[in-house]
Amino acid sequence: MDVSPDHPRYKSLVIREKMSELSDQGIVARTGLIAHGRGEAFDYLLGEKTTPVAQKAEAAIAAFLLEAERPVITMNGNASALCAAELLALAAEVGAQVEVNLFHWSRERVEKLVSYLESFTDLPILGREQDAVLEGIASDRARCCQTGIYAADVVLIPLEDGDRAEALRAAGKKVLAIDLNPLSRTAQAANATAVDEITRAVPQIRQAVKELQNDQPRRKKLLADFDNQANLAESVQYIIENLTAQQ
Ligand code: PTJ
Repeated sequence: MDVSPDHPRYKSLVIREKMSELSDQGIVARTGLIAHGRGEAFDYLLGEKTTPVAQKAEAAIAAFLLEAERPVITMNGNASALCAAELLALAAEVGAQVEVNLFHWSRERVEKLVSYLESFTDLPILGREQDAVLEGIASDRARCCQTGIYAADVVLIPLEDGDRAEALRAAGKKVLAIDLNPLSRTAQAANATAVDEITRAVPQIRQAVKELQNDQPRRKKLLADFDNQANLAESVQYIIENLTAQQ
């Protein structure tokens, strides 16, 4: 479909087309298109911009990643379609491993995702050989790599379903999420949640990494002061005020 750049929702339409094409290729799960629509709806409520509240969480996410000993960034279909290059650049900058971990699992789809990501980077992409199982997850998402998610101390899980966030917390890991829905189980279970659209959030996290990478005292202070529940409540309040201002 040809989309005119003059269309008021040009960017959104272009992204939808891309998601739809990648769904035809099996990179994005069909239900990933529904998840994307839910994200768009929440982004509307937030005014489609990064809020100061989200920026605070993004700085905390950068600090968590820089303080980690074995950070891992997990990739699913939606995160790969929307933001592969930026997430891979972030992984290189913080020394994180990258692991494909899918809700709608099939060997064929894992292979597609790993190959897709390899086309962007020389970084090793984990996920082809899943040799460990995370306790407490009923879905195929429990499968993971011993040297990746299983051994990680900090895991960034962009655009997730809630089960794994809770299971990762139960396994003693620090969980970082990017999720436009401040009420989702993932958002609520994480140690730090950026309530922001992923293509805006990841560049913000990368910028915070630059600012914090040589400043451990500031990182420690940021983490000591950060309260995810309070930050999520502020995001909900932001939505209420944004809607009230429209009336
Ligand atoms: O590729 P797979 O098989 O691993 O499946 C991936 C999906 C996303 C389909 C799967 O994890 C899933 O069903 O997720 P949920 O439970 O729909 O949760 C996705 C969350 O991401 C929702 O809370 C959405 O609001 C949020 N979201 C969607 N698009 C964006 C987003 N958050 C940030 N940026 C977005 N662009």
